[in-house]
Amino acid sequence: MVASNRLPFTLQRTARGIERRHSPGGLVSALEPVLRARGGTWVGWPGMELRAGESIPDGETHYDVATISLSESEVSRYYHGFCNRTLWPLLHSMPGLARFEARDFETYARVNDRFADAVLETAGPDDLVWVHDYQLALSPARIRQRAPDTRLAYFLHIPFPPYDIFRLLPWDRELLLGLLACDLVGFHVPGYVDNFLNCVEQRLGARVDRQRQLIEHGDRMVRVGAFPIGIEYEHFEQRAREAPAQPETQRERVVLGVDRLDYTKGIPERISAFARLLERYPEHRERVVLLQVAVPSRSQVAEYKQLKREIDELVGRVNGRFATASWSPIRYLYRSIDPTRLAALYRDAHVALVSPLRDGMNLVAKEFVACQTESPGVLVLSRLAGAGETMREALLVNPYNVDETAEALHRALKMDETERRSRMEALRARELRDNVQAWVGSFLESAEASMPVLAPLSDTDFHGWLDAYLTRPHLALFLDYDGTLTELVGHPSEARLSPAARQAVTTCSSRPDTDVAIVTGRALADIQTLLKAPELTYAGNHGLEIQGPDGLDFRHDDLVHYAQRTDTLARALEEVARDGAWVEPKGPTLTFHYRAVAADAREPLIERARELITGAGYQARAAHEALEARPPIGWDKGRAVLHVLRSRYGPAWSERVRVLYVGDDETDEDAFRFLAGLAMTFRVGPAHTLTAASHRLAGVGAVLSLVDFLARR
Ligand code: ADQ
Repeated sequence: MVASNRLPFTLQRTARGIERRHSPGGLVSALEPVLRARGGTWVGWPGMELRAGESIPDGETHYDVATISLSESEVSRYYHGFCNRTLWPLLHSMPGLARFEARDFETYARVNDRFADAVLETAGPDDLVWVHDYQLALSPARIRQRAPDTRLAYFLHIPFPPYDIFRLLPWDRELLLGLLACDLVGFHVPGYVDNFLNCVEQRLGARVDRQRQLIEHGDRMVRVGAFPIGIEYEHFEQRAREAPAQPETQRERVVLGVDRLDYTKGIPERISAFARLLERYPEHRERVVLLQVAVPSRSQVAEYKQLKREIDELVGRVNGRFATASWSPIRYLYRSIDPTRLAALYRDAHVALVSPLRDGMNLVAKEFVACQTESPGVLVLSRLAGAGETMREALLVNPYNVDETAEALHRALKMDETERRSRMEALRARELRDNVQAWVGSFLESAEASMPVLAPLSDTDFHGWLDAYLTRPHLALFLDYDGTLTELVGHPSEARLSPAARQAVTTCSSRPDTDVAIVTGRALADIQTLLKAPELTYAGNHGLEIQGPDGLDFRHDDLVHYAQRTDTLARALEEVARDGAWVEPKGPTLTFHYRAVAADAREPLIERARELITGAGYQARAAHEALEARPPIGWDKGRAVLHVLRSRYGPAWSERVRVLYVGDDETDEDAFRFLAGLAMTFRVGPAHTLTAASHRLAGVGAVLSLVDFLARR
């Protein structure tokens, strides 16, 4: 099952009715043959809204199509807005052109959910769902949330920029999280994979194995990889063998440019380089033309209108400057051209000048070499395109460097046949071997392979995280209990500390330079009885009551008051304490547990419990399959940690002690947020939501490894 923004066809309303037009661009060129050959379903947007009574005309029958409809304002905010004016320039490392608007992002998120829902409506349980490109980076998260067992893969067709650029995006973490819902995330070249790994490591605190290209994000494993896309080589070659010669290539030697009209493609720079060639080497005047074919693209977006004007003017200027009575140096066609004609142009061009400023891969370079069936020409290719990393026999240039490009053009036009043939044959052999079928094959093989496990956390990982941080004489380690030191169980009374966990915690706290505190939502007396370790500090009831060695003893001022009021709330909640749900009073706070309630019966119970809790003047906070009623007094686990630090180490505590906090749920998020900059924080367990913690730990086992490391350090 394929999901992409565009379908392989775009609908248009004409005098003859609704018609299908082939969608332009590299994604469709690459994927369409795959679905034609293998069958499947393609979910996408047909580019236009159908009116009542209108339907999609028949076309391709080799695979099914499921359409998404988008309203005008969605097209404007999601597609022209967030996709084309935010992500496109940013991911192409052109942040100056990127616009960041919260409403565009909100629409993007909503539309992504709709794509996900459409996928889920059609996908069978065994289908592999393959999501494509930057328009749908959030859809995987929604698919994973609604159907956790889906086999889910993603491919990005454009570059993934370096960390320093990607983090300019105000929603960078949301996008990364969306992609990490997949089992496999593919990019064109290894450089993009590295950039992505840096981002998930630095922005999400995920654990990364660069060598094996694996990411551990909470309790999930994600595979990443470079899969350089190929083309339908034989089709292009075949077409080139059969296509009749075109008038444009009959007189002068042709330097060919073929692109969507896009500012990433470097068309003005290319024209300038061609002008520089004519300036420096007058021998090419009247003998060579630049034939630039540009297919109209995103013409509603202001930057594209501006680019079109710029190119028109530049072509006019260069032609005005160099043209003679019988020769014009640039022939500029602003339109799409049919495949046969394109193949003939590729075949008969002497040089293809493929000079994007930035490009995920670039298929034009590949199509050109596939069509070079006769006297071999030369490919001049941008180093900044993905293709520049694999097509090494091309003459590689920096497209921003007009002089270098002009020199490469000159060299290409003067190159003798032996050299041209050697370079072209090597290029052709690679593209024949690494064609689009090979690309799909290797991607799917990876998507279907079983997921390797990451080596357990080792001392090397901990040294990497902690060495630069643990630079004070003391360490204060704050640990949540349920879900952090013990696995989550059906009933809180069943949560027992394993002997290994007890051993790690007590060894750690027996070090003279280390204090360990347990910070929990449980009542203080409850947690003290469970651990029976008097050397530890305990913060119960989310820090409303704290007790520890050296006479540390704290009761929040409002404790008694709220302890009385929770009795009333507990009685009110009896109404919803049914079908397996139950209420746990804990003095000043209380927990409504619904873990044992059947999934389809939960919603009304939770809603009613929430109403009763807030109606009684408490905050209702989500916990693990439970709702917590918390006094609205601006006191939480984070503030409790600060209280302990100040009591034990004095107001200048940060000079004496380093702080680690480990927790697994929403109440720990309070602490992560509060302690940002004051402590190093770890979120334990599943990672389907964002965390304010700086690192992730997969589960209780990983927590124990950390505590054990701290005990031995
Ligand atoms: P695009 O940005 O669309 O693709 P590209 O890879 O060059 O860029 O593909 C363009 C496609 O459009 C080619 O198949 C080409 O033949 C066709 N085309 C261009 N101009 C044309 C014209 N005037 N008439 C007819 N056809 C024309 C995105 C990424 C790329 C990545 C692809 C595939 O930006 O970097 O290579 O996806 O992953």
